[in-house]
Amino acid sequence: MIDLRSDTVTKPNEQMRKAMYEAEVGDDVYGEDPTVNRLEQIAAETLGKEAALFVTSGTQGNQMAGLVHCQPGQEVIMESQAHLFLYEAAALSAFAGVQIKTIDGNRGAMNPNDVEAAIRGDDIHQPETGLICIENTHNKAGGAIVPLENMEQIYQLSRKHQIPVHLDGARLFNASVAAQIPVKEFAKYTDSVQFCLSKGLGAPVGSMIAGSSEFIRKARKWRKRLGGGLRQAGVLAAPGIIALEENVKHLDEDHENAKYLADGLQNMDGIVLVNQVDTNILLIDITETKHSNENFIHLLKEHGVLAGAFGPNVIRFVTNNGITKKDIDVALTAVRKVVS
Ligand code: TLP
Repeated sequence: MIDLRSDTVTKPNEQMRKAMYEAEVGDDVYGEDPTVNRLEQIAAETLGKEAALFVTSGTQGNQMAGLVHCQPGQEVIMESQAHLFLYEAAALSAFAGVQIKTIDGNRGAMNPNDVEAAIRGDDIHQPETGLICIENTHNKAGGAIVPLENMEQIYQLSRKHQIPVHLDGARLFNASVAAQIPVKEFAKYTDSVQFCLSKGLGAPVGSMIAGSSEFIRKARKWRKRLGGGLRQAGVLAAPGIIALEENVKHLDEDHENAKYLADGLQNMDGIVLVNQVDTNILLIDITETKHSNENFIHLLKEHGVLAGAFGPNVIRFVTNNGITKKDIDVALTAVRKVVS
């Protein structure tokens, strides 16, 4: 099966499995796991932040931001198609007790004027704005890169209003590699960052959050409170180190494959490309094929290709390190058969 449902499906390679086997471990709740400590140090340095913390998932990392930065009863501003809003089971509301204020963006980027206009607080009837969240790359916008200048503008206005900024950078390294801008530059315009090791970077488990030492100190407590304090977690952190030191170098292959897929689908009957491919995600609209999402996905699967539904009549393909250019050729043939 050629699995293009997500980059979460990547499996740890041999180098990672070996590193897991050989990992030096200790009790991480005591801060004594040398491999976790090393991963956290590498992540903090790479992002240019004071400290970092290994967390179980992207969803958990994003929750840390809400829990540390916000008070119950506050409001969090984010783009209307943000993963935090659509796909995290309302965790921010459930755990941090905040409500979400969404703003429609352009390819995932919020207009800074709209963000500023959405900030609330003085009126006794209104919640205070406790946090602004940005997602880069933006998943629902098809892996779109939110421009650095846009992040800078939002950060500047956030300083004026003294509101922290959190970056859901689940795929920040994809943005960095495609835009040829170090992750540090993106992270500069944030108070906290979450990025995933277990997506395009190919580690089996985990995300990192980074920020000031004070932010991480509080996040560590929240992680424990939520039952995310792991013990000999070095076996999970070891592939994370390889993800950062080795696998980042290969993300551009995923981007090339996504563009190759887009080129192949461009002129196919009934297929409309939804997004400009910046990174590793391609969305297609299949309305004209007259297939339902379910049916389209089912037929693709019969031809050996897995894809996911991503909105009404929209199918998502995500290239990842388990996919070669040859696999893309097979996927193109499969789509051609489904639409013909
Ligand atoms: N995204 C998954 C699904 O949940 C949709 C995927 O297949 O793309 N932020 C962003 C931008 C994400 O895309 C995801 C996962 C997360 C956070 C959550 O990460 P995990 O799955 O580790 O909790």
